Amino acid sequence: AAVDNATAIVVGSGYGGAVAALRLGQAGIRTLVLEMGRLWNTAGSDGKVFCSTSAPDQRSMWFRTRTEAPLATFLWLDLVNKDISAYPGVLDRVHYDHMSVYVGRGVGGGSLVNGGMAVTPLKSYFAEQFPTVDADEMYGTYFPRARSMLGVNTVDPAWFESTEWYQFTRTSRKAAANAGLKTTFVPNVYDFGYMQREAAGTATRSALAGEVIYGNNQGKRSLDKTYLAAALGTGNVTIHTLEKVRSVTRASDGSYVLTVDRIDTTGTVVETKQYSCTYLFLGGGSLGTTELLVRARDTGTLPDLTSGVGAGWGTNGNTMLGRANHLWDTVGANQATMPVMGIDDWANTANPVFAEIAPLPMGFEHWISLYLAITKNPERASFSYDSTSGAVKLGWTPAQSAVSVAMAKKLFDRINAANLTIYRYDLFGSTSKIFADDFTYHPLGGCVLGKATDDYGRVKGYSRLYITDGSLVPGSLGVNPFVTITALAERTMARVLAEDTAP
Ligand code: FAE
Repeated sequence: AAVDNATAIVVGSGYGGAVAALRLGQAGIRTLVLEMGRLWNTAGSDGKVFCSTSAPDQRSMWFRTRTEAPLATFLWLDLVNKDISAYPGVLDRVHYDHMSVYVGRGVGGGSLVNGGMAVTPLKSYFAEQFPTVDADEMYGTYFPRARSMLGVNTVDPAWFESTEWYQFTRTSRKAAANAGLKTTFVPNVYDFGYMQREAAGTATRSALAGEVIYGNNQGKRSLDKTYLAAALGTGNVTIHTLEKVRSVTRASDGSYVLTVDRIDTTGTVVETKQYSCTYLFLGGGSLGTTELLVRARDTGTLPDLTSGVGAGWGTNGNTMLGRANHLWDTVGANQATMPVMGIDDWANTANPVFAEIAPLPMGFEHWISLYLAITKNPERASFSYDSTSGAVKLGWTPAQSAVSVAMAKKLFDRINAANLTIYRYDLFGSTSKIFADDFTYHPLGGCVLGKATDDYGRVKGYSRLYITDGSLVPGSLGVNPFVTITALAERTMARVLAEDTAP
């Protein structure tokens, strides 16, 4: 096959990929970004780019015939999921044996589907997770750089206290306070000025119209509007969509050669291409990057990759749960989809948990408080290559999920006891499951910084090969991860452009 050349190739267009693309483009390096998802900029027949959460269509999920929303049921009825036709939709749920992982697909990766919560971890916990990284430099330079580029802002506290759209959050805050727990505001990349205009009826509703996991049509500063727009603006960056990198090898001249499948919107491979580059940046996310490298090592296309590749993966301790409030503690029929507050019990060394107060916008009063708990689960798993099926498998076990559940349960048992309330049993399938322990929004690790790579994301065993995404984070962060992923990518790019690409 013919080989297309670029100086640098970036695999994936999520946080890690977007930072790499912008900084390479600004440095005058001709860069090609390969993204397996589509570009989300064209309206469908309903005049909207993304479909709604309440009436999902083919745009919702990545090649599915039925949606697989995190909340499977409500009152045990399968109200939530809908039949759809197969299409490169924006949200994927990747199934491993005992864990499934939600990820974004498209130009912007996870930024297209996530809750926008833009949290900087506690400096002390960051330092514990990244002992070889200069925390002062991170908190002085790279975290502020990431927050400003991402467009992080905070809800106006006075509006928060008065608006019906955050009644659900205030009710959860009261329940936490009754148990002596502290809550904290959480910044977001959703434009809160825009949200206030939505509430006032002067702007088209998005966060106030239930939009989030299948994309926001307005208001959200996703990466296509921030880093990636700036990257394209340098004139040095090109993005190819619906192109999935299948394998990577190294040619005798030291260049990297990628084999890439281009698909159409039915998922059919219409072309298999080869690209070659001098510098290769992997931003396929914790799953995408780790799978590529585990396969490359174990099939012998990049045989010098070390045993650090595929190891140190965790769920950030994610567990979702719902509580039933008393009839007089309403959560409101109207709920904004962007969370703005968390219950912060991370300092409780006996049981560290940070629980996001999550919305459940159903358009009617249901008295449910929903939470995404981030627990300090120390369990880690590895990926391995199965030569029979050619699949990369994840060794996570149900017992490892049970550790997260036990930690979340300790915290929420306290809240229920203080409020004389109970859990909801009807949200996560027919088995009366209280804790959703079988999925995560926060896949982290697989190619941990300092283990699979050096301390700057340079892959061990190979020169001019870099990782810039969530696979570098060692399985736990204590907060939502994208600000940290972005800041670490900024740090890597500053170092690599200063040291590795000088003529
Ligand atoms: P990611 O954003 O996943 O980007 C990887 C990109 O690479 C994707 O676009 C893939 O399609 C593409 N790709 C992968 N493999 C290939 C391949 N072989 N060839 C071509 N392209 C490929 O990676 N985090 C927060 O901080 N705050 C939140 O509020 C929050 N809410 C979330 C809600 C949901 C529903 C989900 C799913 C996630 C949420 N997250 C949140 C997590 C956050 O989105 C995630 O940590 C980042 O997106 C990870 O960034 P990466 O750059 O690692």
